[in-house]
Amino acid sequence: MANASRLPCLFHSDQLTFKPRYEWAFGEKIDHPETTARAEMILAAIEAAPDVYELRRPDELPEATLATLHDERLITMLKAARQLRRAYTFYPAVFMRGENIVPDATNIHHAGSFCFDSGTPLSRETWSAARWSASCAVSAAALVKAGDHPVAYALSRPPGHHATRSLFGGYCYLGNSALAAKHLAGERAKVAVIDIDVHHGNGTQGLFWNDPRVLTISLHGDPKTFFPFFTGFASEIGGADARGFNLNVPLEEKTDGQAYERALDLHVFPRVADFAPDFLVVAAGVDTYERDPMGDFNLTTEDLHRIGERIGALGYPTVVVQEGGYYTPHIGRNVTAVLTGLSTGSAHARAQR
Ligand code: SP5
Ligand code: ZN
Repeated sequence: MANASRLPCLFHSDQLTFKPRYEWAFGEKIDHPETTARAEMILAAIEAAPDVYELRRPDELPEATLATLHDERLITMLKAARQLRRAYTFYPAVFMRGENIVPDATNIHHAGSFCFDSGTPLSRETWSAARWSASCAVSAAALVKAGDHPVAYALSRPPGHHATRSLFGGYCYLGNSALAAKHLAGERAKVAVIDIDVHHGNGTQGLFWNDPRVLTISLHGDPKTFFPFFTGFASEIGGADARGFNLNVPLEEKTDGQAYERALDLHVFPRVADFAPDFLVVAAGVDTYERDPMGDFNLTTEDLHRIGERIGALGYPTVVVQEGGYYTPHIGRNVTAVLTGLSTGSAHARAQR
């Protein structure tokens, strides 16, 4: 039976066609952490509770919407990769840039000019998967914006928060969370993004660097020693037109649930309350998990539930966009922990009004 209160979860099967097999991680060839199994495990957890979640297909995002945040040359390069031969994966290895360099976005050999790391390869399936992934985020945003649902979830994969206006990297090709925020902001709404992935959301930060209508907040491993290294410092507070509208909360290695909640209470929640957004986007990586192979935090599944609940209790209509999370055996339960926490917190906040 249709239940209007079920939490909509957006996903498209073409997101599973992109299968990077390995990455070059600081000179080492490792199995690629951003697997299709991640999405399949999350799907399985969602499908196991059909009275709680409702799986939906997103509407396909027009390219013009992508162009509101991304450089058209990045889009051209991702599309150029559609010409790669079957079962071949291209790893950018020449990262030419500078004065007299004129990158050709239609030439795959110039992909290094549109990319910032060696872990984010291209294949003929990348564009379709990335576009559907972004479509999930924007369709989830549309449901929340319409007021039909207090919370919606985009099972976005590949992830998005590292992608900048003109660069892919960090397993990300298009700024999914940013596109959701942009859609919610529309002409006049205020949107706060809280990025709980263990890595700094450098892409989201950069895309709204000069936009005071989107407050970007990220809690993450200290970039002094942790990916993406170049960004995520507390000193980054926003551009000239939006000073104070970016907040970075770098946290130390082995951060546990208690320390994480303290950071939320001390730095994040007061800033969000002061900003008074109309909508919230949660860039929900679960690579803060204690067993995550990429992260170095120590959160438990219960901590993730609690963090979701605390954020839900803020009472804002919320779009949750999947980011990282690489301990595949537990990714389903970790994602649903965040989602049930958010739903519980949000229901509680609404009952209080
Ligand atoms: C979306 C997202 O979570 N992207 C993260 C990209 C991180 N890539 C860094 C790769 C470094 C691999 N180092 C392996 C260390 C194993 N302990
Ligand atoms: Zn991450």
